[in-house]
Amino acid sequence: MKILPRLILIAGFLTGVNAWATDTYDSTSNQLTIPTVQVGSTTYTNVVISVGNVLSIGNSPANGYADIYNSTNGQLMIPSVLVGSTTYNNVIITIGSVLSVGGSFSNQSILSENTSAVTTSVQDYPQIYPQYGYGVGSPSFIEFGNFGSKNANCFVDAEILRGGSISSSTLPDAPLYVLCQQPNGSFKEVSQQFFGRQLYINGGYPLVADFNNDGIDDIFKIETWDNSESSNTAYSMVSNINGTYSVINIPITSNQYSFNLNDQNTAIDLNHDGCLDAVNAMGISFIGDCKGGFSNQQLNNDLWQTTYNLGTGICSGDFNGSGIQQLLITDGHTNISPNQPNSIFEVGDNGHLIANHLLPVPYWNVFYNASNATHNFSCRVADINNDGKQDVLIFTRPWAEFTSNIWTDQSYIQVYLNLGNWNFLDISATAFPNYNTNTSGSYSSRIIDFNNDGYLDVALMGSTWQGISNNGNQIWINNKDNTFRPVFTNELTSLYSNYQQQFGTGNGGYTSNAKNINSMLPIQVNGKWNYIMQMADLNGNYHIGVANTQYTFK
Ligand SMILES: [Ca+2]
Ligand SMILES: [Ca+2]
Ligand SMILES: [Ca+2]
Ligand SMILES: [Ca+2]
Repeated sequence: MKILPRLILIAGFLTGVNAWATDTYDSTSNQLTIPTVQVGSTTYTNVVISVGNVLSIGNSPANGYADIYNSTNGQLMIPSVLVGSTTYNNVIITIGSVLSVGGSFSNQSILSENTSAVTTSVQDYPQIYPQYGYGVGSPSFIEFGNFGSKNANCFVDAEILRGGSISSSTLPDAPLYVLCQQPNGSFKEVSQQFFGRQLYINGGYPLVADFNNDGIDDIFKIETWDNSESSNTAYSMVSNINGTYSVINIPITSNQYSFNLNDQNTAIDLNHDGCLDAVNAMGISFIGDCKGGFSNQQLNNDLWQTTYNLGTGICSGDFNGSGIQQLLITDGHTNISPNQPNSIFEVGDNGHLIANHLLPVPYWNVFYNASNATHNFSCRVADINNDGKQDVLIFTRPWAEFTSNIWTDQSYIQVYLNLGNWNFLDISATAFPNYNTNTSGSYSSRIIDFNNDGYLDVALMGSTWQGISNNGNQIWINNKDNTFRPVFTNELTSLYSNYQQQFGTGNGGYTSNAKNINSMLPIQVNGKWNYIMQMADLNGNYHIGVANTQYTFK
């Protein structure tokens, strides 16, 4: 009996989450590829066999990452096996023949060191606005922070409520959740404990920084929508000594054009007074008072008004080693030289912008041979080659007008190496080898040294709007030579396909045919990496899970 028909027969019984180094079975050749197998006290890696008989298939999460072969009864115990896009757990088979042992690993890995069972702690929320037929959803905006106390391990999860494909002030605002790690390692939703009530603030990225200098992270957020409505209010949630937060409403009085502000902001001491400020990508600054209060004004100097008029992504960094933070604004350069829409502004002593430096032409502009084809939706600043100079990553996709007015799951990562003196080398074509551009882009990437080798690595937070083959949730490890390599590809695929199976798939998000894991991001728990996962299920109910993966990246 071949393995595939048997697997299909009992597929309905399979549940649970597992995230081990997954075997892969090719039904065409009847070959099973095994990352690691233990035979007695010996471990063999990268073993390929032909499958004999399938003896049983379990319905519980796997208990280890290595296959175990019992030479006494000739049975091979498989923690998990991927057949097509489906993962099966605790499979027992006999071996037809051993085809090869060893050789080089390709996409499989033995990176995971966990040998205990994977569990998933899940925070479930009911369908919050059933009258609209939608749960909260769409790409979600997760930021990490130590909320409530100095050593807390938390994340804030901001949502957008969409009616159909857009958000609007005519719809209720979406909730803001904060989840913090508890002493037993699990995560608990604590936003009402922090804020005294459930906050509802529509819009994207929460900005996390310590605005009142007490060592505890605070949150800044502007109310925004997809359309052209005016943004009138910002909010700061600032830490109190007793572990709660004060919520401060900030009327936006400087929005003289009454436009919808972009949902991205950066924390920077713009006016060099020792208090952190926030700057919106649309050119409005919020000058902080070190207590959580902000006064807002336009970046209304000549440079902004004549050169730029809007932006999408905004980041800050000291790009020239001057000790002064500068502003990177993406998609802003629409007046003079739209072929280079991204630029870095130098900030003068008075907080005014004194010079701008254009970054190289982005990929989609070249691809579509059009000066305005690239939507540069997000940025990160990080020194990826450890030379002391801050480098730039910009996450891009084509504007819909270049793809038949449909927002496609296409993306590209621009990587600009800082050579000094405002020269940036475009290494995008080689930095992420074989990156699949038919992948949903990363709106909330993380640049973290995941494997503790002193070089920053990249976690991409995508979504699975168009299925597993377009998975945008990826980890790329720094090769220390200005390139990165993807790792844990199969493990992450197993993880989210199992999470989908746990809750079903369907149109809970705003995309009618979505099979959507809204986002996945790694969060460190007890020195290893667990995964935050979000999804809306068939019924529009919303789930936040923290999968206890305990990954170790090498
Ligand atoms: Ca604070
Ligand atoms: Ca300031
Ligand atoms: Ca660098
Ligand atoms: Ca690293």
